Amino acid sequence: MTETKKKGLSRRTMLGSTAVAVGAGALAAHKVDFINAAKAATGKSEVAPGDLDDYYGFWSSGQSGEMRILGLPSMRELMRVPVFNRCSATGWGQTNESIKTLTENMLPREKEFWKNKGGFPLNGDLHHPHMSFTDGTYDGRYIFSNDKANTRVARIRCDIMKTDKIISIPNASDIHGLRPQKYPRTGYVFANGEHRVPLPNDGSILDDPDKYHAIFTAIDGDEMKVAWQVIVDGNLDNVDADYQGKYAVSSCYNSEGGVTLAEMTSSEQDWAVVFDIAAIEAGVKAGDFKTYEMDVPVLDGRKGSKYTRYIPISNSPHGVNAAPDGHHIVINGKLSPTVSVLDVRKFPDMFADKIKPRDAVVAEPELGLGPLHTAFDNKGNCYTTLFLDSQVAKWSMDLAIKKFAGEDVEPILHKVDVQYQPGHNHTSMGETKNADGKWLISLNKFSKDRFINVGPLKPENEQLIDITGDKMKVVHDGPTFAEPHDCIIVDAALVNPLQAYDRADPMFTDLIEMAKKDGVDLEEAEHVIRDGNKVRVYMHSVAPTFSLEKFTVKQGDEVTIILTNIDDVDDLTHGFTLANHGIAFEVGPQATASATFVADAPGVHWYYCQWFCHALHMEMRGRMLVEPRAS
Ligand code: CUK
Ligand code: CUA
Repeated sequence: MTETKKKGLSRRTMLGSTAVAVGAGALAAHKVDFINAAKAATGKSEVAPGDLDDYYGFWSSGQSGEMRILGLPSMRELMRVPVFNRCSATGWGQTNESIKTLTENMLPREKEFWKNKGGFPLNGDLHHPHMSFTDGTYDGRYIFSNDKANTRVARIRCDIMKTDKIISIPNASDIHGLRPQKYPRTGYVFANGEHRVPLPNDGSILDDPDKYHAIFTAIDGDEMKVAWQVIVDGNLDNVDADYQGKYAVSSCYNSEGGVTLAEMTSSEQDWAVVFDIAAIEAGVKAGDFKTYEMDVPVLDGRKGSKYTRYIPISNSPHGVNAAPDGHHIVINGKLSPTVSVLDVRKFPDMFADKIKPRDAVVAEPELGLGPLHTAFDNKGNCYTTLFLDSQVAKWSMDLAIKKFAGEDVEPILHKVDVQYQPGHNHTSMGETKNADGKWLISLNKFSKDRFINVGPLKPENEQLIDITGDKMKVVHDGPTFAEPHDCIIVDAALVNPLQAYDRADPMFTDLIEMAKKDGVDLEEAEHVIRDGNKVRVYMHSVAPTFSLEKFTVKQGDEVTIILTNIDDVDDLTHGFTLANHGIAFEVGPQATASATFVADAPGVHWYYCQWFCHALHMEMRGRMLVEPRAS
């Protein structure tokens, strides 16, 4: 290390230069090489000020609970969409509209549990954002995502980039893997309940792990209702759907059914579970199910069931990725240095018991240590993250299949170092039949020394890799906060959000109804309606004023503010912050939003617009006067 420092080379330069171990003498030359390569490639990834990106990146945020939108290739963060979290800026988790989304599909037992704890959870663990599909490619309608922390699935509308539905999944615990059906359309959203729990989990079964189950769920993505569930053996991890609309495949670890780490990793083999969708639908029709919570049909898909097949895979497989060739599904080994390639064309024979489940495996290349996830280009190449090796391996599907069949060929084409410990990766349009082979993202769990030190908690490091040539080139480091697991990269032409809200947007339906009953026109509104101790304050905003500069209520009143932004100029968002009441929310152009609180502090309270909207933005404010309760 001292030797390297003397030469002015840091550990970063050494690690960044090449995946191949090099002698000290070769280092200087490699450094120059690396810098030139990076410069050449950076020209392509740089998006000049004012220029627009080619792709939308939809990013998970893990335990931050939100979804983020990035532009690619610039890697600029464009927006944060609150989903399972509380957002101080937009009022998500506080406006009546967002609270409705967060609570309307809670299970009765959750409502009971949260009754005296604020009504609903304010955290989430969002891992897998995936867009709805039509005919094997993205259709720009929705993003679906999971909440591992509170067993939920959310849907985000891509026309306004807001969450419109959140449902709790009955019977299951801790939704992890999630993918939409690719063909003919979404359709189903498949969601894996990762952790095994008793069924029902009501305390009647406790320390008796033999009676715990993991549950696979199919959600109707149009209705956002659970369609059916299947009990499986082992823990469910990740999932993907085929390009035919016939099967879903989940990785499954802990075939042992253990509850401690030692028990969970004791056997050599786990599984990929294949679900036969048509057979399951027929089973539902024929009544071959039980019901537990919410009358959802739960079918028995444990080993030996006609609804599933269990394909043996080395211990603890993780990522599941369907290749854009439409036929191959890659199961990533994690604890094994291999990935296993399944051929979906063998599934009919497998379900007919003409071949053994293991015969559906058509390749099993050894790639390196800790393969977690695989992405694809449009030339038959696969890109697999190697967590322990801190590398991405590029390999040929075709050569891997040939090698498995006994030919003397090498499927690995190239390896590149990434900094450090990659989890998910993703290619541009790579989970659709229109994979375009331009960009690869490596979502690295550790950044260590890649950025100036911000204290013991470091950002993650997300690296942009140019995959247009034979060799992969890392062209950009992008720090991110906790902890994006996954992302998708979508051609910008496929996503067309609105500039302003439609006044008839379903998000405002309840408010329009309420205003009608109160005889108020939301756009004209400057009304205070008293209804017992409930007070509804209607106002509108137009830069730089609120239509009401003051209103008066009585101490103890339950006050609802209903604010309509009648500005319809691009980017003219207002806000409503009520000082010392913990109330703040966004109201976008042509939107209506509302929040309810109890006015129990007598006195003068200013409200103001917190979204910089006009030269007189600071003056955009008013007063709430609270008359003391007569004593
Ligand atoms: S999981 Cu995190 S690296 Cu939740 Cu998709 Cu593989
Ligand atoms: Cu309206 Cu600031």
